[in-house]
Amino acid sequence: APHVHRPHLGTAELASGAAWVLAGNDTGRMVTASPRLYPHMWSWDAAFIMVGLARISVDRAAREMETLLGGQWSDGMIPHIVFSDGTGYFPGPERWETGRLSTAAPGTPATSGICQPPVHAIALRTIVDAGRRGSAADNRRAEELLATAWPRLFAWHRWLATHRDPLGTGLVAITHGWESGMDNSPRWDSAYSGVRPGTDLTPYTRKDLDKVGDEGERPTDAEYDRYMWLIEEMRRAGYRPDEVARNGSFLVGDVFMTAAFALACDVLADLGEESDRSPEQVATLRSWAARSGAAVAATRDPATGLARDFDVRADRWIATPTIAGFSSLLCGGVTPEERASLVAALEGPDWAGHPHLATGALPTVSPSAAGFLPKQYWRGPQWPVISWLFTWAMRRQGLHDSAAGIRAECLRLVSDGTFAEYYHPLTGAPLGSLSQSWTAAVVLDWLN
Ligand code: 2M8
Repeated sequence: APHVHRPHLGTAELASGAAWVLAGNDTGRMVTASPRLYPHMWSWDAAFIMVGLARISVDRAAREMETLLGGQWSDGMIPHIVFSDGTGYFPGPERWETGRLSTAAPGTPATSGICQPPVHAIALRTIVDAGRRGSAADNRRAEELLATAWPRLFAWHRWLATHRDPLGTGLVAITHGWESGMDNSPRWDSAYSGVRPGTDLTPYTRKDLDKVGDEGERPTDAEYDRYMWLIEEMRRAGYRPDEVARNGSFLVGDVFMTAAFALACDVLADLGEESDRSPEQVATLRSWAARSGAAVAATRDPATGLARDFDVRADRWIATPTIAGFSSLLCGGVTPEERASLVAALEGPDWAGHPHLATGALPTVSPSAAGFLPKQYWRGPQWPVISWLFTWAMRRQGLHDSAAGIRAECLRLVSDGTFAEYYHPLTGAPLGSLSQSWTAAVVLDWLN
């Protein structure tokens, strides 16, 4: 592997650097996803940011959840962006126009009209735990948040179970690649080939390209045309979820989203039991968790053992070897033997144990795969936040040694102190935006 010089910060410097990044990106109302590239609140970024904030201030973490829930739609959907007054991001509120076109969207704050993986119950869990470890005031603040946020997160999960289960199996479907959080992952290439932008697509100018070191770290213009076309279709459908799922050009059962949902349903059910919520709602969450966990297990590729997405529009499996193939490690639902072979594959030479990797942080695409592009966004680079989610879920299932190994490798990766959005797996070079909030947040959690 080519060697680049990387500075190396000690633990105390790294922790204070991470806290400094979160403070720097804090507008008071929200911690933006990054300083320049993403000057707004993203749904799943916000959840990971809360995990980091909970290590600094229970009250600040609780307020972050309140800001996010302030953007929740009346039907329960948590939108993928809650906009700040910041500018410089496209597509902004004027392209989405959800307040004008949808009857469920709030007028203020302005929001986007799609969603992202439902990892928010994990954030609520960490805030509640931090409150219980903290002062009497922290404890009170966290319990107060639990009381207001729990029913809202229940409504969010119900929205997914109701509007995003087109096959009726518990496999959660997405209507736009952005909903997966892994925008241009090769997972979506075949499904996007069926998205044909109309000639009446309103012209637009991208604003992301001058904010990263090299345009090759971002998706292509052809990909952006498809992203914008799907939004155009949604606008015309008034963002009505069933209409979008019925008629939109893109509908894919996403195993990673499904696993996140299954995990979050169990976590929310635990929180509900601890706080005497309705036993019916708790039981409903448990049944969604079991159903979606089983749905992920049922996608298992007999050849590789990895989970596969399902393209509902084309009626075919997507077997591209990406990190989503390990989704059952997030939510369980597989036999102990299947789980052990997934862990072995994850740590083996086609994945984190690949001999050319600079560190064993989890790559987004197998470095042995033909489509592996080491500096292109979701086509290969290592995203610390993805590794964090796996370590959190694996610890929950008792996979402590594997989780500790991934954590140690990630801390080696991020010790350069840039808190990059993603990293080059072969060199460890920082890529995308620097001072990315969710990277700082998960580092803070790992160091505590
Ligand atoms: C990236 O996605 C946005 C669109 O939502 C973009 O590229 O403009 C993804 O990495 C996504 O997972 C993330 O939530 C977002 C903000 O960090 O950026």
